[in-house]
Amino acid sequence: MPAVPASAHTALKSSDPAAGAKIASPAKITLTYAEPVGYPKIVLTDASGGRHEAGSARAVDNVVTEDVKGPLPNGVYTVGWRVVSADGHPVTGDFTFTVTGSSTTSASPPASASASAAASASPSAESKSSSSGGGSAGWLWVGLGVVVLAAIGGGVAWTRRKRTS
Ligand SMILES: [Cu+2]
Repeated sequence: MPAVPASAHTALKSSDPAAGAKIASPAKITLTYAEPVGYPKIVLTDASGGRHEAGSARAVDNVVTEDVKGPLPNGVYTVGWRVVSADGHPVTGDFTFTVTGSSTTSASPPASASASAAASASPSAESKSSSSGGGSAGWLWVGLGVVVLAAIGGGVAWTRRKRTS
């Protein structure tokens, strides 16, 4: 895409839910742009990649709406959007919001609850493996650095010896 003034593209002005909002499960997502947009596409994904948008997004002038397949269990959700601005260029973006205080009894909450219960059942094993993993990775990098420094030092010494001889 050739360089064009930034003003040529539209931009997301506001959204409902707002970016970073902590809210109850929303019934729909509303995105408001600076200019009229077309060909909207919205995906709503949870932390594990599950999809929660219902049907296709609709654009009316500068407002795009998408229904939510809810109610949503508690968690962080990502709204990914794509529209075509009035100048014909596609514009994309994404933001997250958090659902809290949800009492929904869908399949997800028991699964995540049991997962966290399993994690808390063996906290020592989990933290031990993750910390030792990070530690060994750190030592690996230190080791590589030493090898590189030794190689550079050897190269310099070799070059000096060659010049003096
Ligand atoms: Cu453009």
